[in-house]
Amino acid sequence: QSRRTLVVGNWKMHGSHAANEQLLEALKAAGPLPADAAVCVPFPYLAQAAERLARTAFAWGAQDCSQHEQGAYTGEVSAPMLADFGCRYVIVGHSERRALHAESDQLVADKAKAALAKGITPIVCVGETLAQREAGETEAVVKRQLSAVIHTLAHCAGEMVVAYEPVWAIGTGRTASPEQAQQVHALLRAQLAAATPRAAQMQILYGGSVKPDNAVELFAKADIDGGLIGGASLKAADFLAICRAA
Ligand code: G2H
Repeated sequence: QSRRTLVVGNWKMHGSHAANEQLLEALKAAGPLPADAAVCVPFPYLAQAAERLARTAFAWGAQDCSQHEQGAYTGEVSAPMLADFGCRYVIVGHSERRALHAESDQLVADKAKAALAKGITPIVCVGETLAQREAGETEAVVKRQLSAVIHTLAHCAGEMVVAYEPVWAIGTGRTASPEQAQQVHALLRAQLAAATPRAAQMQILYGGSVKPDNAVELFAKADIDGGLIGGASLKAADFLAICRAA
């Protein structure tokens, strides 16, 4: 398979200057990796990440951005600002934002478009809740979420990464089995393939309680091209082990 594995840490709302310093220094010391790797940090620490990770194997990025380029949007952070800090990636539509900040499929798509306009790769998250899975709605839910993005980005140049994160597996210690994840990844790839000839090159990441001891098995699946790592990305040894599981 021609796709490179990508491992992205999602620090969520964790960290401090002092704690980040230790983590970033450990990543910096890691040397070459078999996968592409990045960390998506809270906005206030972008400068610190940019400074520490320059000329290392790690790219950096943010966990959200505004759909607007600039203006009277108190508290928001724009894609041009992220570009100013050298962000390579931005996560959009994480389930925590969809659930806790009422982000709609269309808003998520607009954020992805704003990122691409500045040359930042959006990592678009999709995933079903436990109730939706149990009601047999997994396919319909992820298709609806991805479809908004496909339509909105139809004429945009640039890369996009998709992350499948079943909500019931996030931070719960409950991981989708490699087979369960692969099944959804294959659906997502087919949906992308119907829309773009680049589908075979697009990275589709799995997220939800990825740990050093399950990463190898997950990443071995045909359509799983890496991971979006929450809790385990806060421990340098675990995160590096996952990066090396590629
Ligand atoms: C899912 C994931 C990272 P965790 O949200 O995006 O977090 O690995 O802690 O389940």
